[in-house]
Amino acid sequence: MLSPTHKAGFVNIVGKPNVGKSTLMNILVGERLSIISSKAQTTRHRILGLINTDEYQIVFSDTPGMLKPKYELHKNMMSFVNLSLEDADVIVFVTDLYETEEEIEDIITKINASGVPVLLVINKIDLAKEGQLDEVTAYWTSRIKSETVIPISALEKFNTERILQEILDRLPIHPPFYNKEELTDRPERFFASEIIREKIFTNYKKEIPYSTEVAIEDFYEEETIIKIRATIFCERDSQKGILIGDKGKMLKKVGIESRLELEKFFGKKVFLETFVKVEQDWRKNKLKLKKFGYDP
Ligand code: GDP
Ligand code: MG
Ligand code: K
Repeated sequence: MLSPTHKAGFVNIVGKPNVGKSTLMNILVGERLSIISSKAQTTRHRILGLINTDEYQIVFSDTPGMLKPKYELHKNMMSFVNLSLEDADVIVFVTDLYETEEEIEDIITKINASGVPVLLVINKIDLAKEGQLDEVTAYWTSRIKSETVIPISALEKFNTERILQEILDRLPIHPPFYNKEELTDRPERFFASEIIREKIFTNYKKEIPYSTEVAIEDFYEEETIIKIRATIFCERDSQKGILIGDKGKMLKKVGIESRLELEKFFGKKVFLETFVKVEQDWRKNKLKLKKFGYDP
């Protein structure tokens, strides 16, 4: 039976690109649900991760970085960020030790005006030099209205449990929002495409990852194997050539790395086929964005 003191609520992790939001969420949720890479903008979607215990359910969303909309795609990403601020019980604002030229004044204004409690999390303290943490803390507490500053290292899992405790202290008594068996509201196909996209991010230079999208055409799960057919869409023939590489070498490498990661994620043997197709200017085209699942 449901405990009368069961807590449930929504926690939104926000912050500039590459500060470690996905890394943190993955540690908190304990499952590899979100895609991590050293490049900005890996997380285009709003991904929910859930922590379920007998006493509580926390629904996390890992939002895309705060960006000025440049393409239609970016505008769409921003709508996720906006959405995430309004429906939260707790906002976890993550920053690292570094400054960027990114303009996040609008978002900070929204956070401060939201009335939602904010945990100010300063990540990557494993890299902090003498006195740097104090400086960074002073800087961010002057910008973000927050009563709680939590220095952490997501990478070394230092102080991350404290975030969980601070969230629980602020969560309302409420029955669960989602089935307690569920870990995420995203289908497995989505994770398959995200894993392949991550390998594209780590294997090619900047222009290529930002110009590609992965569509999972087939996903058949059998007793001992999952058969996946994926198409990598790019914008131009020249990009197609780069993606495939000399004698198909690059695509083969991406395919092998993706398959190994998919096998780890699904805990099953994976048979993966990948194809490259040109789909001109998909980033600028709203209809095409819809086709890839960026539905505002
Ligand atoms: P996001 O864009 O905010 O979601 O950032 P990611 O979680 O993708 O992390 C960006 C990069 O920072 C990755 O290379 C992570 O391994 C790295 N990173 C995340 N947390 C830490 C940390 O606590 N210490 C260090 N040194 N690196 C970290
Ligand atoms: Mg991320
Ligand atoms: K990232």
